[in-house]
Amino acid sequence: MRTQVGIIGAGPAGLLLSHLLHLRGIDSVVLEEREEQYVRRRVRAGVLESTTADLLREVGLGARMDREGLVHKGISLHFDGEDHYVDFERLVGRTITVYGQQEVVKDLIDARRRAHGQLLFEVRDTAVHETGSDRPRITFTDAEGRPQELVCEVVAGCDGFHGVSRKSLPQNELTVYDHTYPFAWLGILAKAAPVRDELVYANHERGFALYSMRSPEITRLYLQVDPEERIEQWPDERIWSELHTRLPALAEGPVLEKGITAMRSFVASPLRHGRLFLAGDAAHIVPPTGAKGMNLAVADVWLLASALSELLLHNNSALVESYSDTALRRVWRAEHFSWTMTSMLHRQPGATPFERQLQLAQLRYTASSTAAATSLAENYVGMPLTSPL
Ligand code: RFL
Ligand code: PHB
Repeated sequence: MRTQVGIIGAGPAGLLLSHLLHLRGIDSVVLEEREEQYVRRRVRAGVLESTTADLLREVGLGARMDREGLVHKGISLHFDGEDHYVDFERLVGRTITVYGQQEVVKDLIDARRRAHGQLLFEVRDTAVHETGSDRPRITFTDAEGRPQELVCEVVAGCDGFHGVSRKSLPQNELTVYDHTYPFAWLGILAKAAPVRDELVYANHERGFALYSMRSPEITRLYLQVDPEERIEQWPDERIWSELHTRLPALAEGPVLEKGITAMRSFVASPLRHGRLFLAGDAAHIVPPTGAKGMNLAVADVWLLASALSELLLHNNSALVESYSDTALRRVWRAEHFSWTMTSMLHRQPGATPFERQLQLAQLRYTASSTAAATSLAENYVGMPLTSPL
């Protein structure tokens, strides 16, 4: 098999890259280890920056998002027993869209299928070879168990944090920045009509909680828990009781899904070796508090698609050479924002009374100062894709 760009991973990064390349007349093949149904149903992110929503519209993927997505004009910070509204529209003139990541993924798979794009699900044993040459190859076992080889001009590693791509870069040339947090998020999806129109980020002495939603019928809720805890320790009654304690108002309903996610900040640098490029969670992870993960994946592949089209259509390597540095500037901005939101909102195990007062001072300042609230708003709705950062 041959293609111009071999893409490993059918998450938002890999699928959107394939779509953007197709719009520029570049051929790609997407290799995904999971089944299609699993990929379409995986519940993850929910918040699209205005930058991401605009880009999806521009590339013909906005129709269902504009019908079903929920436009939010701000978020509430809940602390000291009160709500404090951060009005994005007033502060920075932009909004966010709540539209599940799996909906974006479904729209992308459907668009690639309509354009007869090649998406191969249930592949195993993916391995990348000869990334230093101008004919890198990917070997894999296909869904029927046959060994295959895909000869490419470029390989894009979009296979998430646990994928093979990052591990295929020469490890002695890679710098890794890693930070773990002493807490995790327990998330549930409940069949309950949201009682609030917009997200609520709550700082409570028992720990952080987040009120979010997916549709007029479905609520999405998160609780800060200990990273050692297992989901079996959290029967539904315990989850609801804790949510009622930490959040201002809530309607219960059948729990459709639940899980615990560890929190970490992680950056690998550089994002390129020869003709292998990393994008999205394969290269970097943020804690979910800033709602940045999927948006960063989108921003990476927006840059990468331009860089690859310059290389493959015009034999110009300037943009592939600057890809890593340019993408990492946005990544570090988002790393800092996500870390700040995480630090400001979570209960810090072992915090001294002094540190707790500093946290409250930061929350009160963010809620009451236009300068501080504007900074939060600007970061949350997303910096423009062309911003120098
Ligand atoms: P993905 O989505 O992990 O996709 C990678 C794909 O690669 C496949 N794969 C392989 N395929 C072939 N061969 C291999 N060897 C492979 N190894 C892996 C995987 O099966 C998968 O299909 O990475 P991508 O595309 O970079 O997208 C990143 C986002 O998924 C991620 O950043 C977000 O979900 C993070 N995130 C959030 N981001 C936001 O922008 N806003 C949010 O509100 C938000 N909330 C969240 C989140 C992530 C969460 N969890 C569960 C980690 C909330 C949560 C709870
Ligand atoms: C979500 O709705 O899943 C969500 C919203 C905001 C976040 C993280 C997750 O910061």
